[in-house]
Order: sequence, then structure tokens, then C-alpha cells
Amino acid sequence: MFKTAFVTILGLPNAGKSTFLNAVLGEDLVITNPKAQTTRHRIKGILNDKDYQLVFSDTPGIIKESAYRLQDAMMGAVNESLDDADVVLLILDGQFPKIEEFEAYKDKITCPLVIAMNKVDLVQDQEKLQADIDRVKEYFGTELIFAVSAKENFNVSGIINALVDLAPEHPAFYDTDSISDENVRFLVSEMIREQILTQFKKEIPYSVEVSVTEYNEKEKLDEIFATVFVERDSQKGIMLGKGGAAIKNLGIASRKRIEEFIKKKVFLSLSIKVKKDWRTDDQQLQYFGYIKK
Ligand SMILES: Nc1nc2c(ncn2[C@@H]2O[C@H](COP(=O)(O)OP(=O)(O)O)[C@@H](O)[C@H]2O)c(=O)[nH]1
Ligand SMILES: [Mg+2]
Repeated sequence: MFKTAFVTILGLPNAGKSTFLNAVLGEDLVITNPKAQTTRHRIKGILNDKDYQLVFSDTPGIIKESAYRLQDAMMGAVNESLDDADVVLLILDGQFPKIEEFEAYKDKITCPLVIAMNKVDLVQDQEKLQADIDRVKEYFGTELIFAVSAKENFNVSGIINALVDLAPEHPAFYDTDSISDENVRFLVSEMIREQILTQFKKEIPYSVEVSVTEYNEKEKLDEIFATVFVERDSQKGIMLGKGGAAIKNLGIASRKRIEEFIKKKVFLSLSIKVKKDWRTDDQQLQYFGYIKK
């Protein structure tokens, strides 16, 4: 009897959704960062076992009011993933569950719900945690709640077991020896964006989009050409840095991250272009794949 389920990961920004998915997969497939709104798309990650396939959708963190069109599109991705789910996995920050933020989503969850109280490695007050768990159980009407730490891989397996229990009997939907159906160009562009989130401050992380323009697989090394889009000329200057130092560092860090993931040597060439105010422009958002044509 083979089981398979679409599991949508839902939660507030920074709860640890992407970290949790990576812990499940045992690989850094999706990018994570302390900055909010690191994840912009719905990204699938697949856990394969001889008896089951769990197809996880990592999603952007939910925000109440979008400030610009890109955020509208991000919330669209969340709603679409909820529609397709067999099971919803709600990830809460175990330190501050903030359940009231889910009022608008509670009724949209029509399938079974599993809840992770994440970051318990940071929780000092165990009594408060237990009281919070009881409150969360009551609010969402589920007993399936687990204290976990995605970062330290604590009790991630408890969640997997609960998800498999709830999974319908069904043959696999995806290739059973791959952790993702995302194309490598997209994953690589995300890895470059992850390094931008780490290296740059203020508005830069929110203003960039990365696109891989050419990917040549060669025997000894993969040749990758990517463009970093920013919203303004001034941002281009910051990204280049003094004498090109910033982009050089970005190139080195990104290359290492990509090499670790694809387990192969990489030649990476980065260029920077200005696409004025792309985050508020429907046509550009379409071009970058945030809204459908
Ligand atoms: N201490 C601790 N930090 C975590 C845990 N899970 C995630 N984080 C951190 O929380 C931040 C946000 O994680 P991320 O997965 O990007 O959150 P997302 O926005 O929900 O996808 C990152 O700095 C993670 O390293 C955890 O279990 N314990
Ligand atoms: Mg994320």
C-alpha cells in the first residue's frame, strides 16, 4: 500500500518553514534567512520512501496587508497551495505562536492539519510552552501538535509519521528519486539571492531579483551566467561596491553555495541590471514568474 500526499507548509514569516523543509529533505534545497520574506514562491520539495511520497510546498510567510504587488502575488501563491493540499502543516514559532494572526486562514484550511511548535531549542519556559500548546490545540481543534526544532532536527520524524498517517493511498505523483521538480536554473537563482540576503542590508534584499540567463552543463564544471536585477541606479552602485569588491564577494559566496548543492565545480558570471520599480510592475512580475500570463 503506497501513500502519497501534498503537504502545504503554512506559517508567519520567519517561523522556520524553509528550514523545516530542508531538515525533512536532509539537503539545503530552499533558501533560509533571518530576514522576513525570504521565500517568494511556492517551491516543492519531495520526500521519498519505499512506502510513501510526501510532496511539500514551501510557501511565503503570510502577511496581513501587502505593501506592493509582489507581496500580493506571494499571498496568491499561499492561497493556491492551500487549495491543493491533502494536509496542511502549520509551522509556529514555539516562542511566540501568534495564533491570532491566522484568523483569516482558519476557515480556508479544509483538510487535516498538523502543527509544529518550532524553535523549541530556544524556549526557556517549558510551562509556558505547554500552556501555549494547549491554547493552539483548542484554537485549531487538533491534537496533532508537536514540539520540534527544525534547526537541530529534533522531532522532525514525529511530524513525518503524523503526515504519513494522514496521507491518502495513492501511487507517487513525481519521480521517486528526486527531491524536487524545480529546475536547476531556478534553484541556482535562489541560491544567489540567498547570498544577497546575507551580504547586503536595508532595502537591497527586498529589491533584488535574480535570473539565470545561461546554464551550460559541461563535463568538469557547469558554466552559469546570471543577472541580478535591482530597482534603481543607486542600488546598482551598492551591489557593485568599491572597485567591484561587493559583487566579487557575492560571486565567490554564491559559487560555493551552488557547488555544494550540485556537487560539482562551477564557473559563475554575475551581471547587474536596473529594472525600474519591478516589484510594483505587473508586466515585470509576470516576466519573473510571480503572476501568470
Ligand atoms: N534556533 C532555531 N532557529 C531556527 C529554527 N528553525 C528556523 N530557525 C531560524 O529562523 C530563521 C528563519 O528561518 P526560515 O526557514 O527562513 O523561516 P521561514 O520564513 O518560515 O521560511 C533562520 O535564521 C533560521 O535559521 C529552529 O528550530 N531553531
Ligand atoms: Mg521561507
